[in-house]
Amino acid sequence: MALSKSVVSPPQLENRIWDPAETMPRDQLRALQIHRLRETVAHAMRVPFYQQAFQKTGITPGAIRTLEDLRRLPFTVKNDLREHYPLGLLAVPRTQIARIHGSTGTTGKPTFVAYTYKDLQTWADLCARFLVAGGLRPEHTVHIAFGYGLFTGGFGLHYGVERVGAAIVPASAGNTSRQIDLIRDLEANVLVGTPSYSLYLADVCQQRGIDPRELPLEYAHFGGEPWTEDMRVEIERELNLAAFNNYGLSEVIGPGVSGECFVRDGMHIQEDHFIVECLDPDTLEPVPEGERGELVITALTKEAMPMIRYRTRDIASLNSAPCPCGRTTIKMSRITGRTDDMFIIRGVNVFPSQIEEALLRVEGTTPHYQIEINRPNALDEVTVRVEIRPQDFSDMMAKMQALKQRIAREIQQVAGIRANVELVDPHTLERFAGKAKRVLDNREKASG
Ligand code: DLL
Repeated sequence: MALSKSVVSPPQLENRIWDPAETMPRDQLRALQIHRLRETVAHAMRVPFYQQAFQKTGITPGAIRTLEDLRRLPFTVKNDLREHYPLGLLAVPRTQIARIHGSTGTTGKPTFVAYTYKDLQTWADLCARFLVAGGLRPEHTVHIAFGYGLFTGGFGLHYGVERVGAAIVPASAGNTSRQIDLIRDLEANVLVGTPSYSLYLADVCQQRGIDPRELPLEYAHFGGEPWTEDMRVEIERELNLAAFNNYGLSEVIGPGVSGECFVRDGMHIQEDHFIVECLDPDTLEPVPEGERGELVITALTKEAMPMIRYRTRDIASLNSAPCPCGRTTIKMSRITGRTDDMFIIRGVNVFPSQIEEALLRVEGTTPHYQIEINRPNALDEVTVRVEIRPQDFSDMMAKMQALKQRIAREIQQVAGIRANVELVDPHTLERFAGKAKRVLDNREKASG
């Protein structure tokens, strides 16, 4: 078993399970999934979009007999939501809607997702499951630094924490200095937000002469954006806490699709509510277990907006090996990239996570970086800007040159591309209160 190479081992890394459904025997789980899939298809018939799509493939709820029949169902893509803007995929009367959230719109026009009251209850339970798996107890105080608004992070985690019975400080995003005061004064033990924001928080602490390791935080639940194992190590070292990963997306519910247990070697997929396929994004055929592919998710219990075979564009792998925590659900790896944030440099596919991995291998760098891509003479050129730690900043040209060369070598090794490396002063690159935006691709702008 590959335990995470965490540098802190707080005594509280214990095994807790919120819902017995998480440990259901696999054959029972499969039977439940087939039953729910059949119900989902019947329910989705109420949505004209799905009704037409099913008619085209000739599928009826009765035809769903095994899980393999899932593959006969049509895919749903982001554009289907856009084409039915704002709420054309509802399967219930508008009067039954209890809440509406929206995707962040980082990859185009925003889209909306709707929840019935029952959907909200399900969602809170799913968030409670991964929070408890990651150590949350009723006596904790949780500082939520996700934005409260259309984004599903704030409210999603909020009601999950409430379900567990812990105290919530709904700080929301922004005003980082004040957030530090809140964490200190209200003695928060748990931080919820994006991983990149936690490093920003640590940064601001240092600027104010506060040792971030002295904050009362013991745990953190991070999600909403990709991060690497090396970044976990860095965050845990900077803030002296145990960091857990959780994953989700607004189209299929929000946070709560999957999350880590104390083993922290993959995120348990809440399979009684979601079927996750891992497909080759080009052929749309399943990849062998353990290989990376695009996650395609079918929600099994959503009332307001059923979601069938949603192409997430997120790249990860699946692992069905039994987990020491006792949960019987399969696990997904970290998201290593998105099919749409991958950039191609002179024919080589590169994910920002590979650049991050390369940078964090080099002593003296920080996880604050930016990737800029230009095409000055019809050839792609990549510049990676990275902040270096204040103590490693040096006036000696030779020392800085050597550091740059080491970074370039690591990038070449991990990502297979040659990059110009610029070392920049500490605290000079933009920080993000929500999801970090690391890539500036100027190529389209230049050519169009
Ligand atoms: O980010 C839901 C969420 C909020 C999950 C808070 C976890 C915590 P969207 O705004 O619709 O929803 O963005 C979904 O964010 O397709 C992934 O690309 C990315 N993402 C979410 N969680 C992770 C994670 C929320 N743990 C998109 N690791 C997804 C990597 C993540 N990427």
